Amino acid sequence: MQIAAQDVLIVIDVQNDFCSGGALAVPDGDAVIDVIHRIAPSFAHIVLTQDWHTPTHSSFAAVHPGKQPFEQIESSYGTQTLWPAHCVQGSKGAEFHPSLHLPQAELILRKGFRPHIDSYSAFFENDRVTPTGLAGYLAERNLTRVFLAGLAYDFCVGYSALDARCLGLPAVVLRDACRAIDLDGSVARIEAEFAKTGVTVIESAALR
Ligand code: VGL
Ligand code: ZN
Repeated sequence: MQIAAQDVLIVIDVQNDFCSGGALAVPDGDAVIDVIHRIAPSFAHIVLTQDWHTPTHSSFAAVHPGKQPFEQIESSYGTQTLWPAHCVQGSKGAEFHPSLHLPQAELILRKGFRPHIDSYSAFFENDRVTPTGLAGYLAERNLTRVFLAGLAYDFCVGYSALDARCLGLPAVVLRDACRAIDLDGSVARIEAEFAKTGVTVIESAALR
């Protein structure tokens, strides 16, 4: 697949807490870094996202009495999975992995900072209507096709790809530049949504 001038690589949540030793470590999460470094020079535009939660964020199991991480609750905007506390604003865990080196990135987009709503997607919070501002940014800059890499394939990468399609943007997920949490069939579920909405999944080796 040929990369074009109006393409943007969106690198999702390559933060300490999603890498080895982190609070919500994605299995083999660190492995995405080398792949991302290999493909990054092919892109004229790169955006990074950063999961960025308040200390008592409503997606944290610890703020719900009797609840454990990875259980689900019903919230005002639908079913919400509860997570271990992670990516707290200003913490070490919220910093980008120290090996991630993308100084050419043009935007760092933070998400998940509203205390009462989680945000997997880089475009909309989990109510699927509250915008992060990224759609407007890409539109103003005439960046019209998104390539996605990072963590986690079945959550923040996946929902970002689905929302890109909702916005009418072609979306390409670079499978080997992602790693998954795979919680109760979440990989199969997101891939079914990819198929339904027209998200393309390719290996990074297919980029030209
Ligand atoms: C993520 C769960 C909670 C992700 C973020 O980056 O995929 N997953 N917060
Ligand atoms: Zn989070």
